[in-house]
Amino acid sequence: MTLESPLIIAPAVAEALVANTPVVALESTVITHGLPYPQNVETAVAMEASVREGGALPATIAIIQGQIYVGLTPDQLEYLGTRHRDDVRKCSRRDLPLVLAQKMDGATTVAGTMIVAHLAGIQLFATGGIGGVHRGHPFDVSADLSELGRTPVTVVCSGAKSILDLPATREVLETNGVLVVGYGTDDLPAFFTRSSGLPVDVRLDTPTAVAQLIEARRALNLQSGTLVTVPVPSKWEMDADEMERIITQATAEADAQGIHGAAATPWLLGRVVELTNGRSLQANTALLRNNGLVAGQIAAALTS
Ligand code: PSU
Ligand code: MN
Repeated sequence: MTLESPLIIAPAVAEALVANTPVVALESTVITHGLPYPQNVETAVAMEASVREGGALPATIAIIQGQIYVGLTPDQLEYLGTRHRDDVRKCSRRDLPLVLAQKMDGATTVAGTMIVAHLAGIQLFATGGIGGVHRGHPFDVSADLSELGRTPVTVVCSGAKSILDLPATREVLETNGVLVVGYGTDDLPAFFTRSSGLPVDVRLDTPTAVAQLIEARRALNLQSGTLVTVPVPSKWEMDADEMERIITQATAEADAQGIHGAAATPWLLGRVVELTNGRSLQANTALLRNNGLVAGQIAAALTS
């Protein structure tokens, strides 16, 4: 028994990869488990547009009926965005073979998207936030952190939400050999806010400087990734004290209800939207678009 090739690369993406023109991968868990409909689909479309504005071709990655797609059609985006989240498996490294074998629908996390991007030959990937070490649960460590240590893809994001233990998350990244870059900042962003109060490993201010770092990592043949953190645009930054209150409340509720494992992050993200009366969605959308733009610019610098 043999499986068909698991990757279906959209024609435009395949052409760009052969021609060595810039491509940026995008994940799909943010669409199925991170944002509510219809903002999820609207934001996915807007993020693709900002990757183009930055000078690269977007390739959103997801699994539909056991086939991995690299580059989705508008119909496929709408399909995923309207499915109930319980019917779409959230896919990190461990889940990918299962979803293929059982021909399920799957949304790729940061970890899952890095694996597929690397298989397809895509070096850059943009998203909102990565997973990390959960507050009060030091053994609930997102698979994103180990994937960054073992797959050579550069992830452009706005750091991690402070639903996580950010100092512990930084330590695990260091252990895994992942350099944390601040793009135009000395401080590690905390998703809704521009600073977590923690430092980054290095500040870089231009797409060219990041591209040079990626080239150097490649020259060393290190099979690990790099994290480039971009603060939410100032206009959309949320109040740090308010977010801290809301996140403390949401994590306490999750603990009280026994919500853990793969369900923890999606539940907390949804609760934060409720507790901010939807205001956090605007910040979320703004930073996703901005990260798409920056990743597009870095991808363009990389191939030039
Ligand atoms: N953080 C966000 N938004 C998200 C996620 C994280 O602010 O949508 C998603 C990403 O796909 C990330 C995943 O890879 O959640 C991490 O889940 P876990 O903590 O279960 O590894
Ligand atoms: Mn987890």
